[in-house]
Amino acid sequence: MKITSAEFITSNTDYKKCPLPVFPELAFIGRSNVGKSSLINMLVNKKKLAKTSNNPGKTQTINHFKINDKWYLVDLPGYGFAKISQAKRIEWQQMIYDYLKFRKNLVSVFVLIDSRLEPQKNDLDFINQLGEDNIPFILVFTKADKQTKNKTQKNVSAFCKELSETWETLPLYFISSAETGDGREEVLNYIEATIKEFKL
Ligand SMILES: Nc1nc2c(ncn2[C@@H]2O[C@H](COP(=O)(O)OP(=O)(O)OP(=O)(O)O)[C@@H](O)[C@H]2O)c(=O)[nH]1
Ligand SMILES: [Mg+2]
Repeated sequence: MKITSAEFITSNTDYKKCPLPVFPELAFIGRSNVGKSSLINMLVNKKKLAKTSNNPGKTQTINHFKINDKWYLVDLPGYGFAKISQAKRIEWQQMIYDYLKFRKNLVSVFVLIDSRLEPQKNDLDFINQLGEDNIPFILVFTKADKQTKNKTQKNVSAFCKELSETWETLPLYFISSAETGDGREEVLNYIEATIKEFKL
């Protein structure tokens, strides 16, 4: 799919204030610093559309970007960010949970996993919760440029093995790099197919 336009629309702390749910929407979630905002920028080919940072905890709200005037990409805050108060953590968790559960036009969630790490409990817990709530998702393993293909494959296989303990069928997954653009075509093809199924 060709990206012809990508613009920032709004930042919200409540899903009820998000843009009217009349276009299909895909959201990016995952641990703080995993590369959600960077992946959005890579997909739309605009380096500074979503704000990125070396420090975890950069994205703190629900951010809507309108793409090709026809669908939304949504950048969410990360989970597992240590340097915030307990109260703030609970507030973010509730904001994200309500958004994921109640946003009517959300067609799929991208759960980003750092391809350099062995399976992490908070990623697995998050995915299992999505399953319990019947929220459709796929996985994207990020930062693949930072290591050899072998190492990436080893971590991906280990993650799938962990998932197969609780899941009968494994989710679809892609491997990506915001640096090299690896995975871009695959993710955009998936988005193209998924938004076609959206009905008001
Ligand atoms: N080498 C490399 N670095 C990446 C990649 N993706 C993200 N980064 C770097 O990782 C850091 C975090 O990226 P962000 O996109 O801000 O991560 P995020 O998941 O949006 O983080 P929060 O908003 O804090 O939750 C930045 O320094 C990025 O440049 C990648 O594919 N390859
Ligand atoms: Mg971010």
